[in-house]
Amino acid sequence: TANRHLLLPKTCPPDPKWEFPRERLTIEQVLGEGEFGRVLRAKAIDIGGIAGATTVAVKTLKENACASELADLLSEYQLLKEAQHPNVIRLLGACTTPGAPVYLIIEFAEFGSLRNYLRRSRHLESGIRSDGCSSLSNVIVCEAEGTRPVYTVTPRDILSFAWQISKGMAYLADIKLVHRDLAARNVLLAAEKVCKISDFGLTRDVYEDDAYLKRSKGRVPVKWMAPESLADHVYTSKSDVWSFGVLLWELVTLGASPYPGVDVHNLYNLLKAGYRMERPANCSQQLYKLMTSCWHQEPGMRPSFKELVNHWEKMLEDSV
Ligand code: ACK
Repeated sequence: TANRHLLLPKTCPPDPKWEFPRERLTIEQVLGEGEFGRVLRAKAIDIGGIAGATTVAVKTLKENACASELADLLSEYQLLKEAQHPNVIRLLGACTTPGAPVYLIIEFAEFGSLRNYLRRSRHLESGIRSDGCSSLSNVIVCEAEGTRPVYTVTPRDILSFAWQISKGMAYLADIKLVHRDLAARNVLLAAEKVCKISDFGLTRDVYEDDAYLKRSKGRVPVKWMAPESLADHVYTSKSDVWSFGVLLWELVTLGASPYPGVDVHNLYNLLKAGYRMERPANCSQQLYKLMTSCWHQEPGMRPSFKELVNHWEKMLEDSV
C-alpha cells in the first residue's frame, strides 16, 4: 500500500517506558507540514504523569515519506529520550505499534515556531521600540480563529531568546549532541515565551573525534551552515555555533531570510572570501560583534555556547 513505508519494521520492539496507547490520543488538527513530515495537534489522556487531557503535538510522516525519513524520525525519537532541559522540546511518548503510522508525542508550544512568531510580531503596531519598552507587551492579540496568539517582541525579548537558546544548545553540546539544523524555524515558543529547541531529525550523536561525517542525502540548510560543513560535511558544536550566529541575525531582523539575494550556489565561495552579512539596521555594535564571532572561519575561534550564555547574562543585567 502507499503508506507501507510509514509502518515500523517488525524488528523494532516498542520501548515500554515511552510507548503510549493510541486509543488515548485524539488528533484535532494539522499544525504544519513539511515535505515528508506532518505536525498535528492532539489531546492525550493521562500522559507524562498528568491526569486527564493534555494538549500535545504529534510528529508523524506523510504518505510520500520513505525509509530514510522514517529512520530520521526514529533517530529523533531516540535522541529526544535522552534530552532533558527546559530549553529543549520534551518528548512525552510515542506510538510505534506496527500496522499504523509512527507518532512522536511532544510537548505543545502554544506560540509555534520562533520564526513565524517573529514575523507575526512585525504586523503589530508597537514593534521594537528604541527604549526597549513596549506598552502593549502584555496585550494578547488574537488573529482569526485557529491561528496563534501574538505578542510584541521587545529588544529584551531578543536577548532573552538568544540566552535561552544558548542554554539549550550548551546542554546539547554537553551531552555530545550536534543539532545540525539550528534555525529560528526549528525553535518553538511555549507559554511564558520559553524557547524550546526542536527538530532533531538531522541531529546525530557525536562519536570519536568530535566531528560527524554526514551521509550524502537530503535537503541541506545551506544558509545556516558553517563553511566546514558545506565543504567537508564536518559537523561539530562549533558548526552549531555558526548556525546560531545566523539565528541571531534572524532574531534581530524579526525573522527575515538570511543572505537576501545571494544564490546558495555562490555562498561557499563568498564566505571563503570573507564575506559576511552586514549589521542589520537596529542591531547594536555589541550584538553584531557576537554574531560575527560565531562566523569565524576557524571553528576553534568561535565562542562556545557556554561563553555565549555568559555574554547574554551580562547584557541582560546591563539592560535592566
Ligand atoms: O509556526 P507554526 O505554527 O509552529 O508552524 C510550525 C508547524 O508546526 C510545522 O513545524 C508547528 N509545530 C511544530 N511542533 C510544534 C509543537 N511541539 N507545538 C506546537 N506547534 C508545533 C510549528
